[in-house]
Amino acid sequence: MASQDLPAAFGFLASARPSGGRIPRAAFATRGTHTGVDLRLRSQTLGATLVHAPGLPPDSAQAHDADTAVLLAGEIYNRDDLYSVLGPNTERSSDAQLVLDLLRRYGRHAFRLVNGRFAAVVGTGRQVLLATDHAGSIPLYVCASPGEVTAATEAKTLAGHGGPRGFPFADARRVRGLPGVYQVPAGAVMDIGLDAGTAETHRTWAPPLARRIMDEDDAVAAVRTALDRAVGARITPGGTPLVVLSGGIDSSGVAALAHRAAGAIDSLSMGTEVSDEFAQAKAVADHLGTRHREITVPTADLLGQLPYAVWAAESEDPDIIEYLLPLVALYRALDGPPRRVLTGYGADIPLAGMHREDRLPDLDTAVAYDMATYDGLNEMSPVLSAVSGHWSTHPYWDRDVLDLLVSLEAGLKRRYGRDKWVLRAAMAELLPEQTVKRPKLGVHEGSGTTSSFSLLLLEEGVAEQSVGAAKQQVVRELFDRTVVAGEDPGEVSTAEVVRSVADRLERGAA
Ligand code: IOT
Ligand code: MG
Ligand code: MG
Repeated sequence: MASQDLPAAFGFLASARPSGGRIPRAAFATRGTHTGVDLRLRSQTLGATLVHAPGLPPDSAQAHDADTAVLLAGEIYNRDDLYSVLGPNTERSSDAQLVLDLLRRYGRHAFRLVNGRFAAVVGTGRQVLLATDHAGSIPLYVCASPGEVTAATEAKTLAGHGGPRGFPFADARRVRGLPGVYQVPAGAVMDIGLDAGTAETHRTWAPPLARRIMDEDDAVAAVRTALDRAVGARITPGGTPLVVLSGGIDSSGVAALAHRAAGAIDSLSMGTEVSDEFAQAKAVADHLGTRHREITVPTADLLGQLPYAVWAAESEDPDIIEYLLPLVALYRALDGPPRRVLTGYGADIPLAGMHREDRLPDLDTAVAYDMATYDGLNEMSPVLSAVSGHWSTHPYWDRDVLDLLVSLEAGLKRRYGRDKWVLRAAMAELLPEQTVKRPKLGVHEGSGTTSSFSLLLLEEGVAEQSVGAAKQQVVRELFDRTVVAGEDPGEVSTAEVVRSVADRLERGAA
């Protein structure tokens, strides 16, 4: 049964009050069944709507005792480690129960121990804890005022909950257009007092700043072991994972390890009529013996789905949206029952794959910059695939893999004239030589997304030097309409938004 393969909940909208609970209604971009939860604790009530896979009751997304309740979207990857500190008599049940048990032992510091892809809300006494994983990979938003804390995994569900009453939080990022709504930082627990509506933010993870010198062989073995574990933790026994495969080293490495761990995988490649990486992906699929499928999305359809990409990602960064658009289009074209999807996303951040940079100082500048700026971009958000009901997870941003990759000295990342050297070496035995040696190609390049979006703007009369600014404006307007104003992305026309931005730029320039 496919749904056993999925986390108990993909997302939530929750409201904590001193008493007199209410189950807030939500319009999620995440596709799934909505189930109401009404938990009456000794000192507060916690009402929520959970969004989850159809046919999979979300009971295990919640756990509580008389004082404390945990709601958890997503999943935990270091369960064995966590149970090992809880003692041999601890019964293994849901991830939410595991967090509740850890909270009893460690208080809010419990979240420092967890390696996962999750967002959690905890009601305890008169406090509300809001926790994100180290990467903030499930975005979490909050709006609080004295007497009520509302939190959700999608900002759009808090539109209308905010307003001038929403309390300002110094440590969290404001969401433009939604007054009173803030994004909980990545790798953090916000501890909010229900009566005053004020918060303290505690960091539970920070990107490593130091770099480690390792012997070539040790580094290669460490990367292989860490990635193998991360992939293994993301596969459910008996399930067949789907790997979104470009035929680059990142996703091919995941495919190879997943194939070994699961016994079999499905793989899926996306292209457009302008550009694809089908041959390179097929070489890997043939080598591993995966059940492989190619999906061609016409460029006009691809660009037409920009409103969906912004609606799902709730991101205003035009570069990130260009990476995410082809993936969102791919997930939306993936019909059938909900799948567990593994990606190679994020490998280029700790390894500086995007920077095509030979000089080591510049390489580490790129790594340090990217590791300091990823929070709030939402590029890992599960909503990207959950818009069509699928659960996605990213082994390269597993906490242990990321800690290792970031911290390797730059000379292990670029070596013998090759980018991402340590990863290529770690995967060399498992993949065809041509794959291991293949130069990096970004998903926005391989699908022609960047060039097609530029062309659309140029054809509307945007000057060459204004294309970047125009993309930013298009993405902002799509954010305002689909996230802030709650418009159905299916009713928003990319062509019209592009035209209005082009007109505005022309008037501004005249
Ligand atoms: P890229 O690394 O090319 O692709 C990311 C993942 O998307 C791949 O590993 C693969 O799982 C999937 N994918 C890519 N192309 C296809 C395709 N044609 N068909 C099916 N699946 C595909 C951009 C990038 O280069 O993507 N993402 C970077 C960097 C993000 C920058 N962010 C930041 N600085 N905060 C990355 O590291 O993934
Ligand atoms: Mg990559
Ligand atoms: Mg690529």
